[in-house]
Amino acid sequence: LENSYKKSLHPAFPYPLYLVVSEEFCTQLSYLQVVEQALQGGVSMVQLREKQATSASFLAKAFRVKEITDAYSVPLIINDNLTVAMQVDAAGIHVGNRDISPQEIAYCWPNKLIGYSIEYWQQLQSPAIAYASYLGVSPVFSTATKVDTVTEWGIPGIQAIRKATDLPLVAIGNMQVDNCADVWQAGADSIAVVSALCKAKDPSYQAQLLLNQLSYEAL
Ligand code: TZP
Ligand code: MG
Repeated sequence: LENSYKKSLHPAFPYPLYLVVSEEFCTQLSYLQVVEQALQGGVSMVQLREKQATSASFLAKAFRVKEITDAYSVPLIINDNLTVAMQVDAAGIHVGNRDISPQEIAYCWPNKLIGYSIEYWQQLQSPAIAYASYLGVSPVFSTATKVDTVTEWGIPGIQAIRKATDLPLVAIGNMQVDNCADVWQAGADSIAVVSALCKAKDPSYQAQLLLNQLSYEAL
């Protein structure tokens, strides 16, 4: 019964399972199959993150992914490319410390979701916070998927950030079936995964396994 305590979904961010997809990390299926099957399994939000792609290829991929997310009425977030995000009419954009700032995004593209990754405690004092729709807690645990990270927040980091802000918290970094329940109970509002779904043979089943770990009341 250790999972019987049900949290509420964050009213501003009712997206408990968040797929971050990159073609380069999809090893078993194509990235479009991963998106489709993960959505079948219940993923609640998708981010397209293409750090290697040219702008033209990023845009073409974004249009393809948007068709699928639209069919499931799931929001699509574009990683760090405002032009692509605007052109595909995404639900929002995700940026980090060294990218276009949330303030600039809000000015150019109002009323959209803005995700902002927190890698340092000091970022919680940044003016960017006032423009962020959610915070990425990055990374919760170290991961081979992103190696240019600072430190891992761990469970204590999630708890401390939870106390410091009411913004929705998206936990990312080696989130797996066997560790996401603890991160969820520590205060994350969403669990974001790359490998757990992109490298799965059956992303739909894997998404269901992840969701089964997250107990929450229906909104
Ligand atoms: N930001 C922080 S960790 C990370 C990103 C994009 C990668 C997470 O990938 P995985 O495979 O789920 O650990
Ligand atoms: Mg993962």
